[in-house]
Amino acid sequence: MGYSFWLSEGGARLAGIDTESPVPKYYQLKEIIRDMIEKEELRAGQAIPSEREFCERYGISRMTARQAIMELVNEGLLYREQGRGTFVAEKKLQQEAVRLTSFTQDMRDRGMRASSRVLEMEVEPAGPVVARMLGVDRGTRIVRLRRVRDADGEPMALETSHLLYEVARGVLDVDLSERSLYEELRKAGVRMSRAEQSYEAGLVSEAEAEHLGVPAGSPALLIERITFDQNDRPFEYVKSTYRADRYRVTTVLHP
Ligand code: 16G
Repeated sequence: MGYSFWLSEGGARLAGIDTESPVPKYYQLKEIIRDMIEKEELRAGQAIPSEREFCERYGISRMTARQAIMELVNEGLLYREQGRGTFVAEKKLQQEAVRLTSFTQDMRDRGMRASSRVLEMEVEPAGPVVARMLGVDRGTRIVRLRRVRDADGEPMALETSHLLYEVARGVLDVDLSERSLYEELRKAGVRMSRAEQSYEAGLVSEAEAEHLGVPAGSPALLIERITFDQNDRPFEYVKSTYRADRYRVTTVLHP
């Protein structure tokens, strides 16, 4: 590692820190590191050069290098391992929060393979919350489906879907570990017209930790969705816990 990293780049990275610039030096270094990650000169899991190496390469102080690295750690682009160094984190998957897509489709769009571990699939009476969300009477039959959603075999989210039984009963016989719920529902004639979704910050619980492969208390993105059919009737209410280290949502805002 060390200098070989810089040398192997054949000096391409020499364009450095502009000391005349009003932009703070630590910020310039952050942008340089960010750029290296984007161009995949530094890849996920790879150690970044040490603070000392950054100082020598760019003629900056230790404090400046430390601040840049610390901020990138806080932003989740880098992570530290005690006694081993600082590494590039896995890229977060982005979901554009405008299109009504399924998890399977989202992953496919990114060239990844979606799969699921079905933890539960039960027919049961709707409790008060689910009944309210789906606009049905308490006790109406629903299908409750709990799945760990994997992307390329790595856990990304834990989802609990509550579906109207009359709409979803066809999926009870389907092995959903390799199949998309939405594709199965479409085959059964369901047309999805829209969904309402909310996002909340949260923490991975004890019970979820094991399924998601992260320690309890890790940051999570809690998403709730109500999906409507062609008659504008809600047929699905989903609560999901996404790993905040792997997932990020973007939106396009218009004036
Ligand atoms: C997405 C949806 C979820 C839906 C699932 C179907 C969010 C937050 N949730 O994960 O509501 O049930 O897709 O996925 O986007 P599937 O068709 O791949 O089984």
